[in-house]
Amino acid sequence: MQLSRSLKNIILAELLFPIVLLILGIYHGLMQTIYRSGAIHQSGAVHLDYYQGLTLHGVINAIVLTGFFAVAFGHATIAFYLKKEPNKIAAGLSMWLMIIGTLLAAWAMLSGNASVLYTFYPPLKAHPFFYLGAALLIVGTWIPLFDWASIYIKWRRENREIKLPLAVLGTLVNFTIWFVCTLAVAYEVLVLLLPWSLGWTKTVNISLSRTLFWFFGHALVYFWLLPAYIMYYSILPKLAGGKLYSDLAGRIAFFLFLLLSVPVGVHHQFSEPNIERGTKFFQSMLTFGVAIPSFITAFTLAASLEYAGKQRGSKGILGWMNKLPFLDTNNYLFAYMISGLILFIFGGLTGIVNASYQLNSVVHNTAWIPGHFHMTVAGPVFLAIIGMSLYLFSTLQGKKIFLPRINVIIPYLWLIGVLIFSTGLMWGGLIGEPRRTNLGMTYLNPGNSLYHPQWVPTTLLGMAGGIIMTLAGLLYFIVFFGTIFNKKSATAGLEFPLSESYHDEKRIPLFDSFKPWLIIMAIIILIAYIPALTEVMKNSGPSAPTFLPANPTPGAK
Ligand code: HAS
Repeated sequence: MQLSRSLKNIILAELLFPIVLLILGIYHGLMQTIYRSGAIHQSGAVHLDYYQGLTLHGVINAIVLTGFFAVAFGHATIAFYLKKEPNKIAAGLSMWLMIIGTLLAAWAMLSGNASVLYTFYPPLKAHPFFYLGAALLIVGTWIPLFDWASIYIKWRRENREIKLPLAVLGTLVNFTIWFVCTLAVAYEVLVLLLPWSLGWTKTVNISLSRTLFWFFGHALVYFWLLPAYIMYYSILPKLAGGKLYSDLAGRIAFFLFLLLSVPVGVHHQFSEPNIERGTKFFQSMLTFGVAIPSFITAFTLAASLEYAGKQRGSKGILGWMNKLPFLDTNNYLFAYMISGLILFIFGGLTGIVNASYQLNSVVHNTAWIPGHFHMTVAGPVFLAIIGMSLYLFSTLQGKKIFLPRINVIIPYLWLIGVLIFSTGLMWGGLIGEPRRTNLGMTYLNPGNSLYHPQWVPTTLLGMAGGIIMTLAGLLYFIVFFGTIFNKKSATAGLEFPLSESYHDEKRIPLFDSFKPWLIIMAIIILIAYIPALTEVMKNSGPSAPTFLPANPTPGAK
């Protein structure tokens, strides 16, 4: 399919901009493992402080890269499956708001005025540009949803006989979740944090800010995940040489995400005393519920891959695993997707540990948590993003992949790196190693009275994994930029491999309409969040003055 020049340029710019920033994001990831291993005992390196680096790492990798990619991939998905290009003015406005927002926040972080980490919990205070930048970035991501929704409504009127393509359903569900959850963080940023940062208000309500943040924060992780799920359902079975075992399972999974992604945020606040036990227990149960669409996905994809292996002539119960195209250089997206899926088996299981109300008290705020989330956001999400960005660049520009043999091993190298890195972090977490701490200053400094030798092997393992991940990252940059600068050698256009369904499943009206799901979504959110917000308002205590990492005395300047 040929795209108009302007839409193609918007998509390519939205892919390129965050990948250039990713160089900084990956560098700070490596630096984290070095600080934590005790290899250096200082508060910063190369004029950047530890917390400044951690903020850049989290914001670039987890917010900027994922947000830009979701919008670019969404434009490509809508244009390809519904055969109608998004509105160029709306798409351009959305892109510029996101770019300006990111640049404002980047200035605040790089100048040392926003070392507040990606969660920006008050009373850590950032420069107003950080909050303004975040708000612009979010508003920029809202615009496409309204445009895509109007394209969908028109398409539906003209195509009553056809099922909505699964990839489009996933995109609309994802951006609806995103719109709903970002309303809370927009309120937090614009009403609570920005006036406080500008000096218009003296204190801030910590519990309310955190609760609004986590209303957004857990749905955020599914906003990261769903583009990968769209690829797994609509592209992976074809790449494997088979068919999607059940298209209906995909529809059920996406609608369950719509219902359950938002009303689970309190599972990040199990140790906060102002929310009561009943509310926490209820959201813990809902969190087990939000794992169900991922279990459905695991079984559906395993069946699809098994079918593909059998089509390729496998024998025995597990023989299909040996027949998959793991190292096929022409089919490199398969390598990116399967590596992400393998990591997600462990990422998902550790998530279920976190969700268990009692077990959470063992792992909360320890290194276990980054161990968990690097096998999710740095697993299926990151690999799907970088694999698809490369694919879109090469197909939209008609360029051959640079160093194809290296390209196909990058995801496996990353997989090995993350497994080693996360094992180190989770092992450390279980023996008390804290997260978000420059361990080299104290606990991993033999000259310090707080020295903890039991964390030496765990942090060294973390650093070894970090070095392998960085190597994979460097190789990716070589392949990515090499491909961009390669000579044009094929016809340029937008093409996605299309997975057929294994069964011709009956069309069920419930899965054709968004309305009932949106209503149930609203009801569950109200049931889960009215008590949480009421308790927070009742038990908030006094509002807090500013806290600065370099001087932990409250209110110090
Ligand atoms: Fe999580 C904390 C619970 C999923 C990301 N999570 C975090 C944080 C991040 C994050 C960033 O309940 C830290 C936030 C912070 O800074 O404080 N998480 C869960 C649960 C799930 C889950 C229950 N998380 C994710 C995903 C993320 C992500 C996805 C990013 C994309 N998480 C928690 C909790 C906390 C938390 C607590 C707070 C902890 C605390 O105390 O602070 C579930 O959605 C997971 C369900 C997943 C599965 C796995 C399905 C497996 C599949 C692969 C199949 C493989 C095949 C291949 C078919 C059930 C689909 C086979 C082929 C071969 C060849 C082998």
